[in-house]
Amino acid sequence: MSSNYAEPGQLYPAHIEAIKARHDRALEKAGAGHAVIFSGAPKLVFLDDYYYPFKANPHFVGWLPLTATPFCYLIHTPGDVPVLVYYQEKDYWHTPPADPQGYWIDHFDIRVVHTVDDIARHLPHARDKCILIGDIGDEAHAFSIERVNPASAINILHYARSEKTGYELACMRAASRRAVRGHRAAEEAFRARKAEYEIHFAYCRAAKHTENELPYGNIIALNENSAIMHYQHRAREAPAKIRSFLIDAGANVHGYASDITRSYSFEDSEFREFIDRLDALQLELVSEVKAGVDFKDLHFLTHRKIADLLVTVGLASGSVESLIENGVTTAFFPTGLGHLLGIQVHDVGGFMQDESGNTIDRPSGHRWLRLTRTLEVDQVLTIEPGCYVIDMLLENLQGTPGAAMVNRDKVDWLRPFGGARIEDNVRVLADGCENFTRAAFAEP
Ligand SMILES: [Mn+2]
Repeated sequence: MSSNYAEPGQLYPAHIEAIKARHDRALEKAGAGHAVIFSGAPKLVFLDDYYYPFKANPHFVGWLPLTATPFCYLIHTPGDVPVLVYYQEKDYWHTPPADPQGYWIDHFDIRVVHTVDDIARHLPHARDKCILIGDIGDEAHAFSIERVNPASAINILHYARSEKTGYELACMRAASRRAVRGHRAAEEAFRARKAEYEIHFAYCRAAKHTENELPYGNIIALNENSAIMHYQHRAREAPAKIRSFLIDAGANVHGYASDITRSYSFEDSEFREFIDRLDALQLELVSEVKAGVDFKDLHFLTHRKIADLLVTVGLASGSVESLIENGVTTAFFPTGLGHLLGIQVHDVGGFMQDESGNTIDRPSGHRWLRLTRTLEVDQVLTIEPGCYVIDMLLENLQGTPGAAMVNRDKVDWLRPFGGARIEDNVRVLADGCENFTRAAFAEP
């Protein structure tokens, strides 16, 4: 059995050692003795007495798979067993967090506390030797630690996070599989002429996720809604004529995300062919992924391929260069090719040149590109080319040479379908990549 099939729990001991080593380096750089990592506090809704859904500090989730436990503190001191101050509130309004359990507990000195006041005595006494990592909205949660999120330490941690450990890769493989179960159910609901609202719940049920557990809000778009990049509604009624379906939906495993998009034609064979071409284009781009490739170049290559696609299907005419230079490819493909993926869906570090905080700018005119780095082994990223009819962007071409290159009749044909996007999650290898998403779809 290759390690591709190992359970996350088996790979966790090596993960925790890697995480410790990163924090040792971060502490050294920051000139501090202890890293105190706060899981986070729930945020109240303005003028109200209930909370927004809780999102744990990603720095905390990187240590252990606790995504729903506020007011926990993890203390790392180089050479020591990390201390977890585990907050188990005595509360009759909510169910308190369960006793710590799972593959991770043997790696921590766990101190269960029942009040916030009890937290303080488990923190290092020399607060001036500590750095605190977390979202501190209330001074009281810092317990007199003054150095909060120092850039010297954070840069090291963020840069390191782009290289996934074996444990993280296993979580993300599982997250692709979990999402694919949802995607299959969603396609079935689409074929059964269900409304966006119903398709959304079919997805959640099959992925066994509540809405709040999803790594990001599902994009469930029928027909022309597919052209809205972050379409956020779920229409309660199915349209009278169903043409197309774009679903961008992920899943979560131990705090690690998948981020997957598929496009479908209901019955129109020409639109199905359009999707097939985009799918082939996407696979060509995936086949270019390997260590040493500058992701900016892959993004530029995508524009060349989109130009080819536009000409092939008759949406535009002109040379590849002129379609790119005159902004035609950007009007049809206005996003970046992809982004780093991990604990966060748009994972940190996409612009980092090194661990000192130097950054690599986006190329001008590509404002939505979220990854400008050279690819390295064990980075995980998305490859998500798309092609859409966005009238706002096509209108921007008016009065420029690009306008004459666009074939209005063909745009009118595509508009009721919205557009299409295909998005996979891939792991960079020395000589290629591992496609988590296609592997998951290939399973029965
Ligand atoms: Mn994405």
